[in-house]
Amino acid sequence: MVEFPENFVWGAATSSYQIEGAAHEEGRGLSIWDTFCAIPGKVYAGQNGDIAADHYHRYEEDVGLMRDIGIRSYRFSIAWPRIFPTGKNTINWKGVDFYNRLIDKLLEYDIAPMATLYHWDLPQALQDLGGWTNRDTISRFVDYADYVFRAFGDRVKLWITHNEPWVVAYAGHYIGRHAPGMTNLSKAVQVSHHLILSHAKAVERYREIWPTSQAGKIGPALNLYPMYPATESWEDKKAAELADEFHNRWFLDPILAGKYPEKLFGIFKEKLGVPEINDGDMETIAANRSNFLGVNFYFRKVIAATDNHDILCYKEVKPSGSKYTSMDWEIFPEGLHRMLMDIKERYDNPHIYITENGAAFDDVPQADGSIHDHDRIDYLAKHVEQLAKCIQEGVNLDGYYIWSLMDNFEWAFGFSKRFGIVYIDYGTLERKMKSSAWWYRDLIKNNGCAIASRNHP
Ligand code: IFM
Repeated sequence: MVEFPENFVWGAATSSYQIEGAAHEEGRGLSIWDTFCAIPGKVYAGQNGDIAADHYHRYEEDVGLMRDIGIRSYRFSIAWPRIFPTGKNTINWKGVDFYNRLIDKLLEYDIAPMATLYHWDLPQALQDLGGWTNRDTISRFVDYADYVFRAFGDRVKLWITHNEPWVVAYAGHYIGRHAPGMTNLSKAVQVSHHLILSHAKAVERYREIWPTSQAGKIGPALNLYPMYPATESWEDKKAAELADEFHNRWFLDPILAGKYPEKLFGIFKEKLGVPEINDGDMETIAANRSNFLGVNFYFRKVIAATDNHDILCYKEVKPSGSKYTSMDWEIFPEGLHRMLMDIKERYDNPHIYITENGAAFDDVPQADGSIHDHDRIDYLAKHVEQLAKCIQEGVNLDGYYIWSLMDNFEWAFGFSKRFGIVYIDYGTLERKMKSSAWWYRDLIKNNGCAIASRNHP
């Protein structure tokens, strides 16, 4: 029998650009994702988040669904350009009002809000000034954070600074598959430093505004992958260690231990001359340790050495014989256990929330409208099982948020991938619980004990 602590937080997550829609309504400014989606070829079928799941207009219905499922906490993100349409100075009161109404509705149903400050929708006006490559954006971010901490912090007691800063830095500025679509490794490394520093400064500001007695908790949400060498060879093991520094420790080390991982830092400095670090930056990062670490977990990476002369000389290998989701991500729940145990050992057992975990499958509604997503239930159940094991082995695990509450705009994949436990009919915008939503309802009711059952409508 699996046991979770009594106050364990069972949640679900979304983000602003992926669900809100109303992209050109009530004073919202443009974000870099509006711009990116308009570039032909960047997003599947030329889709965009203009309407998405129309959550901006249907939030009451959506919070009602959360209540029906029994979700105890809802992780959403605040769209920076809805609050500050040009990224700074002028406030859009209608945007503020929307989040006030959302938060109040959640609290009415006893659902604890967890708000993310930055889930990738940077105001385009700030991108025009260089975006995250420009050090000034750190100050703009802290000003924005300052405003929302004061506006919503009386009711929001769980805060995420950045969602997946690795993706922001590297998918956005090196690989180019995300907004703003740059392909420059030096700039990406510099962006990563700016993101980490802005995280620390936002933590600092939060604690200045909300004294300890009234304060909630604040931390980052990192996308982490346990790295497995493809073979037992020395070369593959070394390659896996480097991949670990690049994907995981580049963010974990500064945020939880106040320094960059030595080997990769040395490589970046020698070959690219970055990151540029100003006096006091590392002290600020070290002094503002988060209350918790948010972990977004989806799959592991299997790594082999290459003899090309790239700065990061390794490649990812696709293990055969494994099962994959429709994102082509390997299903490997044991990796979650391994990742959390590594974090426990390496960083002095921090408090952890799993801020995202879930899977995309090609859900097909039946003639009667029901959606039997048993692959998703299986995926979720196996990951929850690993969490129970982690708790038994001493990990300070405080909660689990499914990605995602509802189907949504999956970035470059547009609406072609469905992660939700609630189905969205994009023609009518009708919501429909999938079997996984009922499964999650039972799981929550039994505080994690119903995980093996597949008998859901
Ligand atoms: O949809 C994304 C989310 O925005 C960030 N984490 C991963 C999810 C699935 O790709």
